[in-house]
Amino acid sequence: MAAAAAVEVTVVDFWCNEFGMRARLALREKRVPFEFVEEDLRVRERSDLVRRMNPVHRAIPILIHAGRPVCGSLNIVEYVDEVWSKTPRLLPADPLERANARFWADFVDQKVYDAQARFFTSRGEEKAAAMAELLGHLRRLEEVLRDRPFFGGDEFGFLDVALVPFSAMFYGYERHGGVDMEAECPVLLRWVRRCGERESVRDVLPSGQDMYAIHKEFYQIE
Ligand SMILES: N[C@@H](CCC(=O)N[C@@H](CS)C(=O)NCC(=O)O)C(=O)O
Repeated sequence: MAAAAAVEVTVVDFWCNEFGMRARLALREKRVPFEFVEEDLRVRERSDLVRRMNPVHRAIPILIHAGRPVCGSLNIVEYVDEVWSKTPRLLPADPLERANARFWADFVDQKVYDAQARFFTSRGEEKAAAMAELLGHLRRLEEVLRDRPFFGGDEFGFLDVALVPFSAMFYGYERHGGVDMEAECPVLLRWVRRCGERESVRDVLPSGQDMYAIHKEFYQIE
């Protein structure tokens, strides 16, 4: 029975995909066994599997559960939380807190990801402005976190899952932007270390060095 359950869930992803790490983190937190099918994003054309399972966006991650696809990383995390609901919930029970967790996860996608992409792809003044903006967004998230252990309070939850993959890029911010993340965002760095004590995070997040190395290749930067 255990073997049958192991192939019931598949994640199609690339190891350094910040969005895809969320899906894998959620499954690890819930202790759901899954098969990992690697889609190499360095290859320009998307595989038949991705075209078939996500014909609208042709993007990863994709969760395939009993043959049916679920697309969009935050959507996947919510799906995993609902289907495997007997394990501790990732989304808060309180509707207002749940709405806020979704709001800030969307902020990560809209603001943090966008500023990070501009930081890596631009030059000169534009690059410096993107880094300043990125740090501003991270400081705003520090105000949300405050002195709590995790974004949802005492337990690791939805917003932690949504944001922690980006911490694997902090080394890249330091190397490429010349910033000292500990000095710029001490509250967030404390949280990153706390998250790093979790088995799920240790298993899923690549090292900052590996993450930066592959993104230098993606963005063709020094
Ligand atoms: N909003 C989507 C974003 C997914 C996304 O943009 N994935 C990118 C990788 S970061 C992708 O698969 N791109 C396809 C390609 O580059 O061909 C999510 O949260 O899952």
